[in-house]
Amino acid sequence: ARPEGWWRNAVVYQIYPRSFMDSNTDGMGDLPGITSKLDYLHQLGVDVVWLSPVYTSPQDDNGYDISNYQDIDPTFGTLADLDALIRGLHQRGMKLVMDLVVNHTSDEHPWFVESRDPASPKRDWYWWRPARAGHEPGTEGAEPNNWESAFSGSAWQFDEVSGEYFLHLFSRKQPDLNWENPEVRQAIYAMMRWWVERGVDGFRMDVINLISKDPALPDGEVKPGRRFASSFRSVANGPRIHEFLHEMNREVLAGNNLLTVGEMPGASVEEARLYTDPARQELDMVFTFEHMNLDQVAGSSKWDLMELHLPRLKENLAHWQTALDEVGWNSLYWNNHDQPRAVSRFGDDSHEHRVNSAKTLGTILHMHKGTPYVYQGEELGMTNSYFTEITQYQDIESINYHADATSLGMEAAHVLASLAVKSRDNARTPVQWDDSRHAGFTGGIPWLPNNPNYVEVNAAAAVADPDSVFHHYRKLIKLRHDHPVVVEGTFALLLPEHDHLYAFTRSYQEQVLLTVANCSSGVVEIPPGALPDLAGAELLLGTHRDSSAATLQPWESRILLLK
Ligand code: TEU
Repeated sequence: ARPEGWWRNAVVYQIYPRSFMDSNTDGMGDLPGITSKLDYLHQLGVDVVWLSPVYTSPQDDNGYDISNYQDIDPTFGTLADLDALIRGLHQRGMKLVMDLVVNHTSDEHPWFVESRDPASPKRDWYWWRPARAGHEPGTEGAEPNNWESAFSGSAWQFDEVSGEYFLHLFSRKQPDLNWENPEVRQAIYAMMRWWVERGVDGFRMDVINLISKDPALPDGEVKPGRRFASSFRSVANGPRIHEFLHEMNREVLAGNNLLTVGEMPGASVEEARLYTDPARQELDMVFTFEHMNLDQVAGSSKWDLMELHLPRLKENLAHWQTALDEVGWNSLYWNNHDQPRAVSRFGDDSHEHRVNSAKTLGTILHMHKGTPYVYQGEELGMTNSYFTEITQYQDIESINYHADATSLGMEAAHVLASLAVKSRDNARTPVQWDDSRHAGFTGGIPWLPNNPNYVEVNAAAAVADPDSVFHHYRKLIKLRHDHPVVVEGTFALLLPEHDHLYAFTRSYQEQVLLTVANCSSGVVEIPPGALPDLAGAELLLGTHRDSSAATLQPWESRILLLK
């Protein structure tokens, strides 16, 4: 069925709170800091803020390890600060989507603390299993199955207190909840209803397609040369996932006019059709990882780098456009707090091409069909961090990978080269507000050092410069709000095999919108006859002045409304 929600016209801005804006000089971003920047977001024109977790947490995975779902970690402020943020957003006609992390809790959550006692009624709220038969508990190979944690090593941790292992697909401090247990599900739904009643307008659901495990917890397939089986491939889209999401829809979501987006590692477009078909009453949209895996060796990890080939990127996004055109809905993103910066990964962050490639990446994404997500700083063309030492990294995924890979004999230089390209810390350096000390992010010492290029890459300079990435994003968002073809138009890819040109149309009623972009640092000829007749076409937004030429300058893009 064709979706009808308000979120079809919306643009979402993701805030990673610890790196957005610090109001109390402790070097960590916080809720009052966000509220102080709402006019900036309103000027950009975004409709929704997706807020990464601010709940009480030991911060082992920067807040994705929650010990109280219904309170705010003192690092970020108080519930009153959150209520003020909700009011500030709603006063400006904007909405708040919270991050829902319910595949796992923190090991410091009272539920897990209780569960560690085999006799407690909460024992079955998590996945506890004895050592593999014939193995001494706590010894190598005694883990209940061969699944790997996303943060390296086994997905099982031996617990001395009860002599059994517990499952953690992520860090040891993030034990997986047992969704087979209806008490767990009802506790989650009650918590979600509490947030809806507090005025939130939706949920981004963390690794939500991992919550249904086969209770037999069978071994997965171990790839050659690896010690464990990928837990994502073993667990994703499990046996009861649609039943659980439909139940969540019935218990919490239905009738509340919410935006729901499920983060789904390992979900194919066929599965996404099932998750987002409104007739099935599950979720509104999903985050796919398929286009995030095109610059790594197929079937390997994110660290096994491979050159990105533009036709493959174009083909993948086009596949999702076509498959979800009349059933379900796409989310559109280039980056988030887990991915490297878009302009460094997909563009060219050199001094010469950073601005135009950031603008052109924005143009390509925002002219696709679906809901675009802007990650904090993407609208400024912020770049990767280019760390050179392991001591500069703070992300548990990166630190654990470095320790694991080097302990298995991999050259440290090779590991550091992968981290420089793919570490999540690339996205987590503080937002660059101005050219004052620490980029105006904090009056103290930032928890993660600023990128030194803040002196020229910052919001103050961008807002003052009409030719900035910021104003280009503002115009893209305005195009979506002003032209129904941007929201409704059917997508068609042109020049699919071209190595540098990214060209496509959107068609709606009598209108045809053409986007053509040069995704290279060289001048490119537009092949004669390759594009529709441009006579009388109106240039809605371009990166360069002369937009009639039959050539495109490096990283030049044009959005044309054809007659
Ligand atoms: O991410 C899940 C996830 O798949 C990433 O951690 C993945 O390892 C990364 O994208 C690199 O491929 C979610 C959150 O977004 C992430 O920040 C958390 O660390 C993780 O879940 C556990 O909550």
